[in-house]
Amino acid sequence: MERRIAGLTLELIEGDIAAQQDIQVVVNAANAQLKTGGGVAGAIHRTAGPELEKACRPLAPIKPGGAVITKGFKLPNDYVIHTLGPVYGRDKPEDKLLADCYRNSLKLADEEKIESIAFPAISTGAFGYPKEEAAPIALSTVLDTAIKLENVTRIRFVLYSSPDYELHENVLKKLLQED
Ligand code: AR6
Repeated sequence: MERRIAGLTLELIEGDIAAQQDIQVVVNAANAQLKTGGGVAGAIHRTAGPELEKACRPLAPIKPGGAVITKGFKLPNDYVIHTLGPVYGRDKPEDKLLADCYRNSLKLADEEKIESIAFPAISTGAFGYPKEEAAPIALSTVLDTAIKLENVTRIRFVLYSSPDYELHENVLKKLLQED
């Protein structure tokens, strides 16, 4: 699914965040220490190689909602933005912290004059945020922030399964009042 909104293109695809060839920066659903892990962090660090963890060391720890940037090393992307999502039921208020992840990542990309960015569904794996609750927060935050961006012109959500893709498609259609 692809929509033109406020001068930018918003895309939803099913796929792997570590295999986005045509995107300048991918967002990592990181841990506070910015080390490799499972899920998105595992895929990104595995593909980027050990140089990524080295580059992360002086930037750690980060707080929930925070975002930092490194190079992409062996990834097909110039950069990685590492953001720490809230652990559902622990880091509060979780809706604001989750929105901060998307807002701060977009702001950082825009400051770095980056044109294209890809997000996974932050916090919805190991951190336990229910996908039905997280999707409207993620998509509405991106829609609200999009109008303030000067350099970012393409935002992609990379969803890992077809149910996740369909959920995000339905939520985006509702937000855009298409259904
Ligand atoms: N590409 C896109 N999405 C993916 C991929 C992938 N390769 N792999 C998993 N997902 P998670 P979190 C989906 O756990 O909840 C890590 O171990 C997955 O299905 O990666 O923010 C870190 O080290 C889910 O919907 O991130 C942290 O400790 C979503 O991406 C912790 O987990 C996020 O799942 C972060 O937990």
